[in-house]
Amino acid sequence: MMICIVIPHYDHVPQFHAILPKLVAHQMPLIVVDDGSSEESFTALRRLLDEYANEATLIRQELNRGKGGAVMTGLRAAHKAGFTHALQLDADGQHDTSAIEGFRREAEKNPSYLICGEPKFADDISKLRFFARFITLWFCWLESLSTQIRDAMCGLRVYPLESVVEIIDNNRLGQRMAFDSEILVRAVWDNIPLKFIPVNVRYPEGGKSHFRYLRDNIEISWMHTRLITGMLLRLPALLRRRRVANKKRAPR
Ligand SMILES: Nc1nc2c(ncn2[C@@H]2O[C@H](COP(=O)(O)OP(=O)(O)OP(=O)(O)O)[C@@H](O)[C@H]2O)c(=O)[nH]1
Ligand SMILES: [Mg+2]
Repeated sequence: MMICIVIPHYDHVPQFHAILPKLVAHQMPLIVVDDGSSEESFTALRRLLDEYANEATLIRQELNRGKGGAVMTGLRAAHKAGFTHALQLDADGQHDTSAIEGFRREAEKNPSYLICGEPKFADDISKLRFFARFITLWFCWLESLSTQIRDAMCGLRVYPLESVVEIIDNNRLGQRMAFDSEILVRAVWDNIPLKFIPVNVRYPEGGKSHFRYLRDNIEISWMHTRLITGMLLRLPALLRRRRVANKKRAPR
């Protein structure tokens, strides 16, 4: 297994600063994709990498495309560089980086799996966010016709690159916040096995989210419309697969 870390970054320098030394300690090659941050923020990001991780690869997208666009750029770059797996982590410092070692071990044991964080939230998450996440999860169950997906939005995952880059190259996936959910539903459709690992996620006071309620929710709604259509087109195959899985589970 050849694994690297991929970080999508958009104006999150102070938050990224707080986790970068901990990431570097894992001694995995680092690919950071800056998604059209301001010049000031990009310069600060470059300085930060020079200070803590001068072997990191920094890719700059001049125009902001969204988290999904940045992650896809990072995954393609990692694949092209010969990595077999990419651990994707958000730059906003919300995820407990001590979970990373467990993700790497799990990927080593199960190289074909897409390994996802299953967030354990503290009291600092807003009720609205919590509820919105559940609605998205429910749609993913419907679209994948299974309950394999236990969280659809966590920003800590390990992607097996061969199979995942094939999905992103052959489909037009959501470029913004839709990506995190869409890639999981498509992974289930393509029979890529999923595994979920609990990870502590915080919403610290003064933390910075770029989630834009109107724009991102419109994108997410459009994604669900496309995925429900996709599910209906695959309905016979998905139902057949469910029947086989249920038979395997049924007691003799
Ligand atoms: N929101 C947003 N994030 C981006 C974009 N491009 C890259 N990112 C990165 O994607 C990651 C997730 O961004 P957040 O704004 O925290 O979004 P989120 O974690 O889904 O939403 P919250 O639950 O509010 O934190 C961070 O590492 C961002 O720096 C973008 O255009 N918009
Ligand atoms: Mg976040």
